[in-house]
Amino acid sequence: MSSVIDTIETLLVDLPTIRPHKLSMTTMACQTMVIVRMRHSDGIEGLGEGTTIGGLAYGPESPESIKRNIDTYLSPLLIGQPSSNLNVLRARMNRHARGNTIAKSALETALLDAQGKRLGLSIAELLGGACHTHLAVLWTLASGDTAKDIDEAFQRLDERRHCDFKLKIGANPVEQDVRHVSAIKKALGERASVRVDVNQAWDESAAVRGIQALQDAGIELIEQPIPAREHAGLIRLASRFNVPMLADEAVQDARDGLELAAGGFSGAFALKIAKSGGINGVLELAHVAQAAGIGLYGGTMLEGTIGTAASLHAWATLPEMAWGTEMFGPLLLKDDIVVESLNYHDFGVDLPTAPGLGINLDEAKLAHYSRQ
Ligand code: MUC
Ligand code: MG
Repeated sequence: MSSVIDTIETLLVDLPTIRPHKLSMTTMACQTMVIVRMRHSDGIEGLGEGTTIGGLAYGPESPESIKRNIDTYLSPLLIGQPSSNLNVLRARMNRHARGNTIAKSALETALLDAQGKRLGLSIAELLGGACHTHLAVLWTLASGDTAKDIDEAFQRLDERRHCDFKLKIGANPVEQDVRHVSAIKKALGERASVRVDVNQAWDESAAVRGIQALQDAGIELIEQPIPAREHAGLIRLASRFNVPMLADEAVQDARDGLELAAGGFSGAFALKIAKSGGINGVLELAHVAQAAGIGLYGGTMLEGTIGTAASLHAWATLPEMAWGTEMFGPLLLKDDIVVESLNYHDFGVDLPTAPGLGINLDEAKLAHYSRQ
């Protein structure tokens, strides 16, 4: 008989960060991941991860709501169902539960991990095959201190770990942020590309002032300067400036992508499995972008190794990611809950090749960091 889904366990795992990570809406000292362990009747276990930033500071799902909504609403839709038919299971979750894209993403990852292990294929192979086995990864400078950020950037460059940097701004007045970014760009010169993420903190007139100054300072990309819902404003900013706009919170799924593209948006989309309800949803968005000539960027919710590996399998199947990726989440954490870490080197990371995600849990570490 073919396999069915037997049990789904969810764990809240708290891991400290290597330094405070300061964003416009919160400062993180710890990351909380929801780890999914999905066991199937053929003995296979699939792993998944649902992670967000700063409790409820970033979006409408918190780690606690992800766990609770999986346990109460989503798991009962899956338990007892055939393990292998992801299309049917995705449709079933979407029919019975609205939103909750991070929770759905964690479950879809666990289904794909199990199916890959079952068939002896990596997730990228299940999706048709990897176009890339080493993906570019930038580093986010967000200590909150200009001199510390410059030191950190030089360290990363010297280690050949990262040569592109994203600065998190928006918590301070525009002029102060512009001084901070310009000082870092000046110190790094041509050795590195510098981008900024405003995380929705500006209104459109502040954005016009800020972006003009950042463009003059040689910044390469401006991420989500204004609130997510202001699609028309983002389109106006994209056509006003030469420096490209990166839509992040504004573009959750293929529908948002279509609306922005149809409205004349040019620039790039940040893809995140968490925003789009999983790997299949995020690839749908990528295909809309490709059809519209919009560049791609592999985004993170600062996931740990499981969520990061899931994203890497998705990005690897795309022939081109014009802006690379920011899949550095595990490097921001002091410790890990997996046996073998991802291999970061030469300004990027290797795609895991073993079946499924290619990741194994370290049971002792998992028990140590799991919330009681
Ligand atoms: C975001 O909005 O892009 C990605 C990197 C980082 O430091 O924060 C995230 C979220
Ligand atoms: Mg962003």
